[in-house]
Amino acid sequence: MMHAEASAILDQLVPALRQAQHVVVLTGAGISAESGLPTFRDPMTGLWAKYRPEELGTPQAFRQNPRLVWEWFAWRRELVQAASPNPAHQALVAWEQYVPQVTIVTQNVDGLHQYAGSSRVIELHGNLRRFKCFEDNQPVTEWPTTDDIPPHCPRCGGLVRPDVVWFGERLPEQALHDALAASKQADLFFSIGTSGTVEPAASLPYRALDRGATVVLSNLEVPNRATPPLYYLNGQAGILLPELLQRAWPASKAHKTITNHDA
Ligand code: BV8
Repeated sequence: MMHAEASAILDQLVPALRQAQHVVVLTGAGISAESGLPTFRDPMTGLWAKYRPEELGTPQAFRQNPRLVWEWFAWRRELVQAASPNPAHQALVAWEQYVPQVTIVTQNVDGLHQYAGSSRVIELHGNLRRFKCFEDNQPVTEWPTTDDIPPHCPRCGGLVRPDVVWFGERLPEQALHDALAASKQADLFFSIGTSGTVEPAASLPYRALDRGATVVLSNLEVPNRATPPLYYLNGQAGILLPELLQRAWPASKAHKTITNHDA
């Protein structure tokens, strides 16, 4: 059930969405929660219960215990491979039919935006399904099948690691450049399903605000508040985004397929 205040804010956002030339959407783990993937705030379960994500997601942790870190990411890869995009991902794809440019800037490493069909996705923190060499950071697509965990780079024998950005590591230059450029060009900027605690991603909404964009911060913590050009919208992305699609473009067939999919 949507909160009345959230519904009122959605109504205020409809004209901005209809008139937008370039919508940028920053996403975090919360947009994949309704696909069954744990967020970083959800207590880690099972084997991983005694660790904090920040502990396992660092080059130091990998140097200290490569097998532990490799297996943590292997576990997350299994979860991701079993997951499908949800109505929030699908609504963002449908927006592309009506808005000249929609750019997704994601902190997620699950690839679900591309899987849903979004045509312009900037991966700030890499992707779980890709690998690279821990020594030279160059991509690794195959390796000799041995019992070694992690496997070894076929070029230099170094350890293979997931192609994700660990804490303390620099973001991919092109991705960060494109994300900053898009944030400065956006006339409407959404931050969906992120706690906004990790930099430099967390600063992007404020870069857009500084450039005069309308900015919407939405997750399950913020209060519903409209202080234009900044809006706070509380609620599940899988409900809010299809609803906004429906209100902005009532004739949209996409809305029916998206919502029925889950009925
Ligand atoms: C770097 C990939 C520099 C791997 C990740 C300035 C100040 C302070 C600290 C720093 C700073 N600058 C840099 C730092 C350090 C650090 C940082 O920010 N630390 C934080 C913890 C304070 N940043 C870095 O280390 C970055 N690198 O700065 O390099 C540098 C420069 C030169 C030379 C060398 C280095 C690298 C950061 C990237 C780390 N990698 N991920 C992996 O996935 O394991 S970060 C990872 O954590 C995610 O990608 C994401 O970014 C973050 C988790 O945040 P969220 O996605 O927001 O998830 P969270 O669980 O926190 O929140 C979920 C939200 O969803 C909640 O709000 C909830 O309400 C909401 N929600 C839940 N369900 C729903 C929902 N919303 C809607 N619908 C629902 N259904």
